[in-house]
Amino acid sequence: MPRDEVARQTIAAVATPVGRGGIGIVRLSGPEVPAIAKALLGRLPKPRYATFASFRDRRGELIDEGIALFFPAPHSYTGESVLELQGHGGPVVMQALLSACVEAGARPAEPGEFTRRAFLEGKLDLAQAEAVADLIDAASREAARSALRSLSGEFSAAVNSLVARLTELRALTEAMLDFPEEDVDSLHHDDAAGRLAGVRADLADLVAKSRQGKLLATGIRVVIAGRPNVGKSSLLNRLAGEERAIVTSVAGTTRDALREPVEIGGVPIILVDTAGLRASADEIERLGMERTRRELASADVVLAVFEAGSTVEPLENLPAGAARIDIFNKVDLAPRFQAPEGPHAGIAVSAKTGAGMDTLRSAILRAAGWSSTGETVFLARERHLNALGRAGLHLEAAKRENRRWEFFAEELRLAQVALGEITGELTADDLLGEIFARFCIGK
Ligand SMILES: Nc1nc2c(ncn2[C@@H]2O[C@H](COP(=O)(O)OP(=O)(O)OP(=O)(O)O)[C@@H](O)[C@H]2O)c(=O)[nH]1
Ligand SMILES: [Mg+2]
Repeated sequence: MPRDEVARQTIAAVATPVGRGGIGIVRLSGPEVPAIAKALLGRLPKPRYATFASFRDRRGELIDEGIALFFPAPHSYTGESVLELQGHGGPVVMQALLSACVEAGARPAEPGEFTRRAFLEGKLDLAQAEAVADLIDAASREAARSALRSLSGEFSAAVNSLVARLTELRALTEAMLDFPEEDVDSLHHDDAAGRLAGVRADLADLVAKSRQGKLLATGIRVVIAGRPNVGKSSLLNRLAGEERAIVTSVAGTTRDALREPVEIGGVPIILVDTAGLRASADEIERLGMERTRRELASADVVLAVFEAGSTVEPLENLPAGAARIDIFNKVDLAPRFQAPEGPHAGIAVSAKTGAGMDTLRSAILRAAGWSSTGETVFLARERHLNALGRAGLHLEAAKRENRRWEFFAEELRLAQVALGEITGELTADDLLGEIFARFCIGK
């Protein structure tokens, strides 16, 4: 749909989660809002005041009573006229209220459509709009904090500052192209090299902060693997702080992969307990081990669990890509045991007593590449990292073109284009559609 056509219709949605709750909110946005308000409430509420009102359908039948809030354009979330109707949060009431809005001229909103309009009206840039969804979806306190940072525009400001400096450097270069004398050239050469180096350093810094944020957004997948009976499930229970997985002294207890979300230092972790790996097994166990291998293939961190003090049998088929930590469990049974030194940071623990768990927790964060030192972290998406990466490649190419100034300027322009995608200055409509489709309805 063309942009102006999308913006012309008035949309409505239940903005609160499906189900029962103390309060449920129906939200409307668009030019027909004042007319619809009059139809439903009998009058237009005073702007930005909480107004007690009766909500009635077209036949004048009472649907609910509650608070109406009217935000005239352009001073609203979307930049259009917005009406919020706060009623009793039951699914029947909310549906009836939504139907009455539709009867009065609104159409049901698509996922993310309110935020999409806010973007189109210039209330938010694209990175901020994405941060709205990321804040709602945040799986940990740290993730929410970083999303809020992007929502308030800190991430966009960092990107925009890079864009501004590239604009400046391009302008200088293009001005210089008109004076192709030797001495101007060498002066510009030093200046340009210095400025480019500065921009590249700041870009690298932004990439580092965004990579950290990516971990917060997706959570770190930690897969616990090892021979049967070494205490994998006990370890999961200990890290989760709850008896989630079944633990018995029988080897081959765990048959299916079990996922458990936990938080370590504010970072969301998805712990995966798996079936023990061994040669001979019944069919169920074999299928379980098949799943173990699949889980291992997509792990960020593998915890390879062994029994402290017993002979360490090597684990084959561990993925090369993931970080690995060797864990020697049951040290309570072998108190004099020392974890062997090796490439995978051997850690001695006891799932039974809890010994060594703090060391293990920080080792997991370190292995996943988390190094928050209380610094700014941006909750970046893959899309952002990709654009930052492409900008970096163009700046690298620019560095090589330090005599052919037309090419130099062109690489700077391409880097700018890549950065512009992040804030949505230069973003194709189909990409916008894809981004907002992943929002929930009513946002
Ligand atoms: N003493 C002691 N026993 C432990 C410890 N951790 C686990 N165990 C015991 O070891 C046995 C096996 O534990 P599980 O957690 O089921 O082991 P698993 O690796 O999940 O085993 P499978 O699911 O069969 O592959 C149970 O009897 C646990 O109570 C520990 O740190 N110390
Ligand atoms: Mg188990």
